[in-house]
Amino acid sequence: MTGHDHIARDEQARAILRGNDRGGYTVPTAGLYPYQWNWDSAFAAMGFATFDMERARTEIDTLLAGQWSSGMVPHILFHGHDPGYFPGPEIWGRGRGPIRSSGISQPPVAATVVRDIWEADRPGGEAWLRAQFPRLKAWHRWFMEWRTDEHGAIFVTHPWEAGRDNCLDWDEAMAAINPVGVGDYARCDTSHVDPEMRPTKEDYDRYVWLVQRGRRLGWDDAALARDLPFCVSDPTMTLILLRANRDLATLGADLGEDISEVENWTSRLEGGANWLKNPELGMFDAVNLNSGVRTGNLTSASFLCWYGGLDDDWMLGALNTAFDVCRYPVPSQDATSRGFDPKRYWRGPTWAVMNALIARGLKDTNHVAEARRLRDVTRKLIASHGFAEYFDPMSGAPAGGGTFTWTAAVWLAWASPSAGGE
Ligand code: 9WN
Repeated sequence: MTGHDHIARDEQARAILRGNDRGGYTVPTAGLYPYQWNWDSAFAAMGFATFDMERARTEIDTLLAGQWSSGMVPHILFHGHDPGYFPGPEIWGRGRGPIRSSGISQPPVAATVVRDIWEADRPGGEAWLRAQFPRLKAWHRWFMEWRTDEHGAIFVTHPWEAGRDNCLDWDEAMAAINPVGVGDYARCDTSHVDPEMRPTKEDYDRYVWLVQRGRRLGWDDAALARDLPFCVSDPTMTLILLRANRDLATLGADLGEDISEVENWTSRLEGGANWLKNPELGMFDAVNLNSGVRTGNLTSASFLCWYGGLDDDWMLGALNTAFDVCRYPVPSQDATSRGFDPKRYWRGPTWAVMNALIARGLKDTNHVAEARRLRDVTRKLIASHGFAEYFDPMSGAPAGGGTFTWTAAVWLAWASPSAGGE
């Protein structure tokens, strides 16, 4: 990117955020995803914070307003009804929160973004932070209570919970589910996007079957925990919560709160994150708790180790390999592996949001050159191929939805030359 080209891209990115703003919350993209998604919203706030701090604070406030009494913050908030998305509120059921919602959560990026917003504008944000802190703490407590395995790693009970819907990490656990009685349903996603870029019908049968089961059990955590047909410890959740929890402790200390409970969670999560390192193969991978099998997949979530504060030479070598093999890393699935599919969603494509998190971790653990390299390649990717949902790591071809909120947000906050930083 030369000269002032990025100024026009910055303007486009701001226009995408404004265009996807539905008044207090931002949709990931019009059409394909017409509601408020959890981690998308945290990224939206990160993007808004570059030009409208008040709007950034509102985004977080609206997300956390959907919190259930258990502390869980849902992965989708259905503020209205849009027949263009399946499964909508009528499939998830009433749920247990003040706003109609899904019954599962998503990666807790929010506390980290709240810390960024707070540190960028303390005078304007104190009352807001005081309101968000107990909500964030209750949400993290819910993870520790209902989603922590015996080693301290966070497990997911539905592929949508980790935000990496159809990644290879779930294959074994998904194959063990027999979606009996799932019935007929009509997907909407494949009318918005090329089916080659989306999960398969076999995947969707299981996604829907798991939702039907949760609804039948009234989304009651204790009832659900008695037997979890899908239960996989996951590096996305574990490493993101680990970092978010450290950020929550910093926020608590700033507010003069007692942070001992939060610090205990951090120690537990550190144990879990270390346990996710595959002792034979070297990467951080997922573990199917129902079979005890480590998945052995090198995914973009594996590269979140630095984001979680863990330095790792093996992973640094793997990052260099990803740069050698792909024009636009980091692929969501190792591009040298048999299961790699450059177009299909979380089975190969590069996601700019994941790159932003990976680079942030690299920078914080003093891998400044690698962080810059990843930023530069992502800058080139978005500058040449637009604000797509995800990209082919070999050609850069845009895939999935367009005019995407989180791609625009990470452009503004990180990838654009205007974002500054290293
Ligand atoms: C299901 C909104 C979401 C992201 C997820 C991504 C995709 C939804 C879907 O879109 O998932 O939650 O219907 O495919 O996998 O990470 O939050 O952008």
